[in-house]
Amino acid sequence: SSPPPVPLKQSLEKNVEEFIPRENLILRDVLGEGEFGSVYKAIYQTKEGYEEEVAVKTLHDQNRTKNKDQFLKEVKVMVGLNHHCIVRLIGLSSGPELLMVQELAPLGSMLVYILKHQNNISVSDLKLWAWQIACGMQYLAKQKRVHRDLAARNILLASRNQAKVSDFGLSRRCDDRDYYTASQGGRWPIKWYAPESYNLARFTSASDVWSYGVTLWEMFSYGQQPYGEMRGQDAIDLVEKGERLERPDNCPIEVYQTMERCWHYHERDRPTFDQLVETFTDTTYINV
Ligand code: ACK
Repeated sequence: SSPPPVPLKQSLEKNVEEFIPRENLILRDVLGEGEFGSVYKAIYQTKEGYEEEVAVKTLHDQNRTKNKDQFLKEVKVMVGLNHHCIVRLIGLSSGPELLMVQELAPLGSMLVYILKHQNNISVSDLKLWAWQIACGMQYLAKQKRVHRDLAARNILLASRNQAKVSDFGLSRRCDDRDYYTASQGGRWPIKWYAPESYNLARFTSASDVWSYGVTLWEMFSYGQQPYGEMRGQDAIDLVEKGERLERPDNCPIEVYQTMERCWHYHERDRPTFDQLVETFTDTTYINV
């Protein structure tokens, strides 16, 4: 098996197991297909000798440098993050495939869960998850990191009462001015993007707030596709004209008003994640 990349090893912090020997991982069922390979449920035998269920992301095409770079970028962004509303990175293994070991979120993607269990999910479940996502994002913003791909498909459910932000494949550490300017190319989730992101490739916590608003819309519409079948460019035109996604049926007014605040054209007019956490903590809001 190939040796682990040195710079990454150096950047790993205390709360992450460094390299997990391949023989300490037993891969079980496939949970789904990720961007670069399958995601497995696995048993991890820890150094202390106990067994833990984990999720293992694989990288199939090891020879594609671009994929490998992006895979390792995700690892780097996750290193050192420690919050109950963010999926925890446990470590990295190679043997010979590169494997990323993460905390298992047994209920899988929130989007799939919502679509499957529509009739059993109440507005208060959705509000709880919305609050937890805001908490995870508040922590991320404090760590000066932007997610860039916040969407319902990238939220995992550890249990019915615990949503976690995941899929840091597109995220970056912010530079000093707190934003990331993307270079050319790449596949972008345009319908989740703030105007300054699709116009100027500018990504900040404020553009994450816009995406958070779209994520709320997906949740309260019970898994509908934002802007339906519309092409990305047409969705942009609509936003530029000042139009926004409509209030989903049965979405409480105050939740829709929160979405609308997230979709203010100018970054400075949007709430911060601190304010969003507060909004969802407000008891009157929770009980409406
Ligand atoms: O809906 P799912 O089962 O949840 O299908 C997708 C698939 O892998 C591709 O992303 C699942 N997945 C990804 N990371 C995890 C994790 N940490 N715990 C559980 N499932 C995961 C995701």
